[in-house]
Amino acid sequence: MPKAKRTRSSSAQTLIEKFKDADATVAVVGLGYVGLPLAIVMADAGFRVVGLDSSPEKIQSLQSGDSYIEDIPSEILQKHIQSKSFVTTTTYEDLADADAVCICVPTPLRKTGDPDLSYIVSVSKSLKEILHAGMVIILESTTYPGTTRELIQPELEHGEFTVGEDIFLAFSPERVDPGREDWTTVNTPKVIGGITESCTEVAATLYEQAMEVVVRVSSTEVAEMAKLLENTFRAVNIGLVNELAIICHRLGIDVWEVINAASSKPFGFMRFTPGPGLGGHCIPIDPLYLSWKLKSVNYNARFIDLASEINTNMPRYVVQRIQDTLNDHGLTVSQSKILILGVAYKPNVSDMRESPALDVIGLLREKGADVSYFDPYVSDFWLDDIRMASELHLLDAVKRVDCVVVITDHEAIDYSSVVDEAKLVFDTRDVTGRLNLTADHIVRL
Ligand code: SAJ
Repeated sequence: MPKAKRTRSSSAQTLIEKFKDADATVAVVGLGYVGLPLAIVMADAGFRVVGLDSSPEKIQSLQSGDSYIEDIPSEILQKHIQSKSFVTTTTYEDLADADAVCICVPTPLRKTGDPDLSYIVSVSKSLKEILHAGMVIILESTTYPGTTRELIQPELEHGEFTVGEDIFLAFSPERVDPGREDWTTVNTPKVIGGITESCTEVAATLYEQAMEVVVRVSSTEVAEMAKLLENTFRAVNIGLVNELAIICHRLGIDVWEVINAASSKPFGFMRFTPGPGLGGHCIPIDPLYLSWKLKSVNYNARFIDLASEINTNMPRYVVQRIQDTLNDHGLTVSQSKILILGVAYKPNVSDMRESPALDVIGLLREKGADVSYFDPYVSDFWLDDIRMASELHLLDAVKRVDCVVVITDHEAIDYSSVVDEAKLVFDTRDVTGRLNLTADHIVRL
């Protein structure tokens, strides 16, 4: 018996035609590293775009044509602001005429380690006030499977509307990697799953006008879970190589040579490298959204929790290795001057969120070390109540310390000169190995 073709509501059909004609208004809530590029991509596709952010400073910056997102040059922003294809606001009333609303707000962790969905809940409550028939809402913020159906749908259906009939609701995970030029918002495949088939079709039609590849899935839960798999895959594999680094050190084997050898396998292996810990706003956090959700169904996600435990412990392990290295050279941590090279959470970015450098510096300070840092991307930052500023002259700083510790291997640093001038180098990223810089005073993780 052929599957009965579900009829599409008139609201759905109207929206689909509007999107295909690029004759629609798209609202983006949350104008950060995900929302602002999405707004520009939608404006480039010919839609009228209304961007909403709760930060008046951000809105002021955008209205004056100053982009605060590295991936969006101010010239591109100014073009859309001047043509009014992209307008910005801090009030939801200005979204009342939107045909689509894309939600790109943060989903951090609370201090307790539980998911903080307060931003999503706040946006849902505000959208309820301006909801109208013929509107599609797409959540892009990374969250646990079930959020869209369990948290947002009830808010939107609180009144006269029915999701899948006169309003539409879907989830589409963001895949923005700030600073990346090969994979962008336009050419990175976009997964989209709706509460109903019509929801999927309406949301997918919108994105297909602005992006090269749209991947339809059968539900919001599949789309939510796909994102968590992507980033849990990274966290678990990083945890694996971090534990391998510990194991290889115990066995007197060079973990970097082991990984390079394994990487020669052209299939069935994917290279990850050990380091001082897991930074950023995605990888350390996303898997914990999944393990938190699984607790509600009495399942303990052992892989995720073990990887998180290993990754979280890496700063402490690195500090122990630094201490051993100093001791091997007749020095103690408490009497040593230590320069941290690179404090951002990954190379060639200025982002400090969850950076393991913060933990390493804090632990070294606890042991009495005199810690300074050099990072060409980070001029200064606060560690608890202490403000730290980057050394201005790298080699002068290197000469003044007992040990240089490579935490983040920015490409802009001249490692050869650092090695020449340093008394001791502890390299957590094998940047010296990759540059064939070998010397007795270099120790690697
Ligand atoms: N890290 C390691 N070893 C590795 C890879 C990473 O220690 O082999 C560390 C990094 O130093 C960093 C942390 O893990 O501290 C996260 O690094 P990341 O390369 O995963 O970078 P992120 O956090 O910017 O992850 C983003 C993610 N993008 C999205 O969520 C949209 C991730 O899915 C991407 O795969 C990743 O960028 C990327 O490939 O650059």
